[in-house]
Amino acid sequence: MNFLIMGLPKSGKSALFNTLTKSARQDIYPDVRVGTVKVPDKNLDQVSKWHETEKIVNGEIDITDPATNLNFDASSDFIEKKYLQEIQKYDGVILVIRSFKNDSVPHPYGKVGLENDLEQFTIESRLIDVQIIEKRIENIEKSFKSLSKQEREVNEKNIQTLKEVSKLIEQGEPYSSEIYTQAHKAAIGSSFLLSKSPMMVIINTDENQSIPQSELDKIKPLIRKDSLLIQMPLGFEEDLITLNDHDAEEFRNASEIDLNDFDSFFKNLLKVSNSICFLTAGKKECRSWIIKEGSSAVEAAGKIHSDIARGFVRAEVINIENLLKFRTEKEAKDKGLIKGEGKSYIIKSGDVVNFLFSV
Ligand SMILES: Nc1nc2c(ncn2[C@@H]2O[C@H](COP(=O)(O)OP(=O)(O)OP(=O)(O)O)[C@@H](O)[C@H]2O)c(=O)[nH]1
Ligand SMILES: [Mg+2]
Repeated sequence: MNFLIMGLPKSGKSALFNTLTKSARQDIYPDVRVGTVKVPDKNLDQVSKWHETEKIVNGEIDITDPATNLNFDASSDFIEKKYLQEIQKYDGVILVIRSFKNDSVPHPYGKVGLENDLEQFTIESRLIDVQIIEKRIENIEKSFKSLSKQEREVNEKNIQTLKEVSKLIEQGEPYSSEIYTQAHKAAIGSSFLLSKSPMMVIINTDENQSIPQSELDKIKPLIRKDSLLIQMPLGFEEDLITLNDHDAEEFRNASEIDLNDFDSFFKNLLKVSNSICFLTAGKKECRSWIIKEGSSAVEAAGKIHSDIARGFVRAEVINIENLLKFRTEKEAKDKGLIKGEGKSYIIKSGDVVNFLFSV
């Protein structure tokens, strides 16, 4: 999975990237940075202890930090125009909104304001979607010449539907609303729209001042219903990256505010993108895999290797909750708790799976 960090200039996007990838701070990043981050999985820690495994491999996600916007002013965007086409390749967005106060760090609108920033984001994200749809319409029109009359008619209808979607977005209808018909949804299909892309919002707070729940409740209506919001002091977290885990935790504990830990960050990220982790486990290697919720056993097998999907015979499955009640895998098997499942079995979060296959 591939997430793009979005946010106004100086909101803390690079602070988040550096924190997650343990990268050194620079004043300016002239280029886009892409980093790979291990997703923590408590189940993996448990099962690898159980197996006394030689190698532990976490699931990974990629995150992208846009290059520093050097000429920012009050007209600054959450994402520079040059990324408009590129943005569509991402599986989700992490939106950083500044709440920390620091007079030496300018805010493009002149003052820190959560509500204002979130409202501006909504306006900008509608504009982006309208532009994405316009571009699609243009592309369809370009292909007209080479089409038969019948195909042209289909495409004309498609364009009409896309224009309707664009109009609704402009009017501020959230993409999740029932006003969008089956035809609208079909015309958009799996194409990227910012208003339907998985989204997590991080409020970047000061380390000594979290935002009270009442305040958060007030801003919740300003974010999409299907997104999740957490607060994190990113500047503070960035300062901790050079410390070992134990020392960093001591600093966090010494802080007066209740800090959102990284486990909930990743849990939320998986949740907004409808993803879960399943495990493969053995003495040689224990590994956590990220898949879409609702994936079948054969799809999960394909994630590991196409040969395993192709030659799929059976998946032996036990959920971690059950597995850890036993001393050995054989014990669980003897009790009949490791079940043989077919291709269409739907993988659950925390399933420990052994794929049997023959090619
Ligand atoms: N006090 C304080 N400063 C922060 C915090 N987060 C970021 N900063 C500072 O704010 C400045 C901007 O942070 P960045 O992470 O570079 O922001 P950005 O969104 O990447 O900005 P651009 O790449 O320029 O668009 C840096 O000097 C950070 O040290 C925070 O939580 N508290
Ligand atoms: Mg930056």
